[in-house]
Amino acid sequence: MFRSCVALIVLSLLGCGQQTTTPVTPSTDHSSHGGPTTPSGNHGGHMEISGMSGIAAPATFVIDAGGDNLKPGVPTKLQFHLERDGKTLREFDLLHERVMHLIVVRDALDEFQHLHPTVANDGQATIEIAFPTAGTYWLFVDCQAKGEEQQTIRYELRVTGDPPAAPELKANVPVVVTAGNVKTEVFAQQGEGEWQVTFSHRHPDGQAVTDLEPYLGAMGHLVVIGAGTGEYIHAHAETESATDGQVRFAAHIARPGIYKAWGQFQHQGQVFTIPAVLQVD
Ligand SMILES: [Cu+2]
Repeated sequence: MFRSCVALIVLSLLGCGQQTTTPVTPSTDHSSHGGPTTPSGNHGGHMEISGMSGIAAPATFVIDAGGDNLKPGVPTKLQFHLERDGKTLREFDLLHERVMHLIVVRDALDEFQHLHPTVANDGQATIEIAFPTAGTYWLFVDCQAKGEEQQTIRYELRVTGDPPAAPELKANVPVVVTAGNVKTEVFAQQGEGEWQVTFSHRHPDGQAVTDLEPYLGAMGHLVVIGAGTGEYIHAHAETESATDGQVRFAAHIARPGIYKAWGQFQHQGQVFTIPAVLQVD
């Protein structure tokens, strides 16, 4: 029922908090409006990678087109590539059934998208995307360049206009969220060094959802992002089948703060997303 191996990435703005930590990669591209990510709430974007064996130097996100003058609600074709030492990364191993995963959130953590850019042979990645509102958006690219460890690269984009006020983020677990035909209760428990987050899926009549389908190679994906810090954690379900409607995750959250979590699952061919807010003490 349980799998001890939990793939997990922690993107920490402070460097090596733990062995799976990947430092943020500031982009060197200053030609676009949004520009490279500016870590906030940390010690000035200090990066430290010494002692992290097996992890190549972080790649850089370079935007090639579509990043300027973004307007809320208008679909835009973004083109970008990843590079290191001036060389474009062209070859990738599949990571959870895709070449590249792109998580897009507003910095207020009120908007969330999980997309899969197409990547051409020359390494050029393309995605059509609409940013729902004005404001600052964080783009997290999850990928695995051929022969390397999995890495996460963050980039920041600005969408023109007056940003809507950030909704207050308060811990709300346990919480019940309805998405389509599924009613999900989210529980979370802080354990020794990690959080246990459980999603219990039910039909409106109270019966457990017994026919959840794997989504991108797991019974569920959990993305957790730190409010104000952009700390990024991506965990995969520990549960291999969910005949009782319950899907469990273990998420290593290193530092105190408010975090928003989004669980993603598939039922009857439809992917649905369940948000929750955690307070880490
Ligand atoms: Cu993905």
